[in-house]
Amino acid sequence: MTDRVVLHQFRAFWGLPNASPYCMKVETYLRWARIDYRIEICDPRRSPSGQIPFITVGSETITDSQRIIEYFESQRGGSLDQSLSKDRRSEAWFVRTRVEEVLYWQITYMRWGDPQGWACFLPDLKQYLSGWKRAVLPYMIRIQLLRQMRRHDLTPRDVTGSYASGVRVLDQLSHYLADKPFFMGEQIRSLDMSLYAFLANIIDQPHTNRLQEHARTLDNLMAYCTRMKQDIWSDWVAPTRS
Ligand SMILES: N[C@@H](CCC(=O)N[C@@H](CS)C(=O)NCC(=O)O)C(=O)O
Repeated sequence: MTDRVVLHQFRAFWGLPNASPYCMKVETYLRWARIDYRIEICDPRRSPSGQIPFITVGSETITDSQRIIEYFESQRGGSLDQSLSKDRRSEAWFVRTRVEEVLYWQITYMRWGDPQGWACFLPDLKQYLSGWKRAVLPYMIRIQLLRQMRRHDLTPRDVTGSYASGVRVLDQLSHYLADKPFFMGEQIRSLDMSLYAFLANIIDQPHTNRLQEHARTLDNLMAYCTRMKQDIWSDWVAPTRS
């Protein structure tokens, strides 16, 4: 009997499968590949790398979203990207790593840095915390994140300026996607697992902001997200709170 895959990640939040785009990327892949898995709610501090997602399969532990996808792809014979040339794979690597870097901090800013986003996020986050954690943890994390965000030119004092890099990335992504069904062409590729998860975390969340508004003007990106959601997530039901 083969061991069941366990995906260690945050709980579903705000009607999104995951508020961590990296976790949602892995889960999008597992669903697309029809790999049987169960979720274990996890705090990053319990991860061997200090970050989530990670997966366990029997005695094996694999950290990092991209390494996890590569692990399953090697077992499946690399079905997602194997027909891509080396040049196209390099292109996908550059697009993915750059977009993940910029949009990760944009999504972090949307929740922890943008004053209106923080006002929307804080009460919902607190619902999942109790005791001292509820009283201090969000504020402690915010202080750390504000320090890190400053290094990326993201500050609560300049909301418009802070979203500028995200707006640029969305424009470039819209241009790159053009009228193709998926980012690399006619077929879904590993790049789509990542880009969809990051875009969904901007578009499908309750706080309206400049970045989300801009995303909603980019018709091809919106149609792409709808397609990915329908193809991979249409049978997903948000878990009820325990
Ligand atoms: N390169 C990692 C990045 C994962 C990551 O940044 N995870 C965040 C949650 S979205 C995390 O665990 N942050 C906690 C921390 O860095 O302390 C991956 O692709 O899995």
